[in-house]
Amino acid sequence: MKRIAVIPGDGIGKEVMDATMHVLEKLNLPFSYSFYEAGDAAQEKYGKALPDETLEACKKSDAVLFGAAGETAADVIVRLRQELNTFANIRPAKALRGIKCLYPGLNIVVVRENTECLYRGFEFEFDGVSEAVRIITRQASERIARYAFELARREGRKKVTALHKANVMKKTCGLFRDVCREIAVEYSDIEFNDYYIDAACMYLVMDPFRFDVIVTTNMFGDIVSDLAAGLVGGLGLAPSANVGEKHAIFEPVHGAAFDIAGKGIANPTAMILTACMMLRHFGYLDEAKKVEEAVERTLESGKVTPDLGGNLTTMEFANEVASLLD
Ligand code: GGG
Repeated sequence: MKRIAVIPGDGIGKEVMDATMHVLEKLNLPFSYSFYEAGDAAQEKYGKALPDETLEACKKSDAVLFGAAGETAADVIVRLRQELNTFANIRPAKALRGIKCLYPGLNIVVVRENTECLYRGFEFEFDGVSEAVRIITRQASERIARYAFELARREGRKKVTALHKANVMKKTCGLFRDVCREIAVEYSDIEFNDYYIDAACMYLVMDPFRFDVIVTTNMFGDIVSDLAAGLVGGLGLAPSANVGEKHAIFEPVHGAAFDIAGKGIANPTAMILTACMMLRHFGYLDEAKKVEEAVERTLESGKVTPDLGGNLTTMEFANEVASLLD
């Protein structure tokens, strides 16, 4: 039995999680789900965005399924990734069937270092001056670079591109770039190159097919994965997984989307595909494929949520997907 700690979180988190649970329940897998609080509401209620009970449950679980974080993202999801040492954030950007997007056929994946950089939380403020400390270590850079190359091999991908800004941040980005270049030598079967992050953003918009696997530091990875999601139809369709040696957290790339929260119109595709990443993590490859196929067939049918031009509610979309699993 796999123990899944479920955290719906803030904003649309609860709606997309309910929809996803409905799909998962159809699979009858040996999973036990326990629900926990975290996020802005938990901060209000308990004075702690990540209550101790939730953190302990996540540590004891086989996986965490996470909905969305709002204003407390740094104290909830960023902290959880650090506490559980899920050092790699895998964010695929794949054009799905039935989706009108800028780049049909695109299939790239962003591998984001998850434990350090400016998101480490070392921020200080004194007398009108605010500062943030950027931590980049050889150890974490080696670990994420190796992860990216191994992922490329595992998925039959051809190329890894490291993104950095080593001409300006000579010490931190310089170390990251140098380590990626060193690790690349161990993987002569995979093509490697590196770009400055600013140039890479232009290439991503103008010619994204030059990318396959992107590996980068924490904050650049956060930004560039939203950009990549935009190339294939938007955040409503973008899943992600945070993985480490012992733990895994599965969360869509999108945030709480407070502007549409509570209206029942959020697109649950990203959350459902995130659950598919969890299924693959546990070795349920056929089940993952089946759900992904059901999602794409539903998208092709045009029975979709308003963000994609349809008029289905979040749960109606999930019902359509679930009905294809019978
Ligand atoms: N980019 C969409 C979004 O708002 N995601 C939630 C968020 O900011 N998470 C923090 C993170 O991914 O580091």
